[in-house]
Amino acid sequence: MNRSILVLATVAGLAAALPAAAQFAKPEDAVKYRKAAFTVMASHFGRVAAMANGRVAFDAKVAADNAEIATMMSKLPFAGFIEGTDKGDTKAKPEIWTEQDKFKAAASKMQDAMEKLNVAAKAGNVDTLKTAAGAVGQACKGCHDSYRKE
Ligand code: ASC
Repeated sequence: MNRSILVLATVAGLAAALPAAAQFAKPEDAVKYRKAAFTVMASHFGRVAAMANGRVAFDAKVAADNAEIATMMSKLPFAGFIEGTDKGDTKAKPEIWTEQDKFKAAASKMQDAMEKLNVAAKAGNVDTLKTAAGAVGQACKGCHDSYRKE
């Protein structure tokens, strides 16, 4: 096989194997993508958190539906933190790129907490949901404190 065709086939194969990895034409697109993903995640988590902390009456179906979406969304934003996206319309701190391991660990911690929230919401137990929502909130805050500018 022609070498460039082989390379193309390999690239296409890799792209197909990574459906969750977003691809961006420009750095600004990656910034927009991750901000949009965080916004949608926060909106749906917020609905669950409002029930967990008693601001809104608990509704098991609403909690489960929103926790599911928040959990799904939690997987998306980090694909947008690619090289060259530390500038422009972003509050991302440079430490994200200088402490990649720590940043990834913080991201995983949030994703794990979100998975637990999803399980708790599906079980429909408000007490478990409270604990799980608290852990998600802590994970969000931890990352903001370390990696988001004011
Ligand atoms: C939320 C939300 C966040 C976190 C954070 C927790 O509901 O939108 O960013 O919780 O406020 O401290």
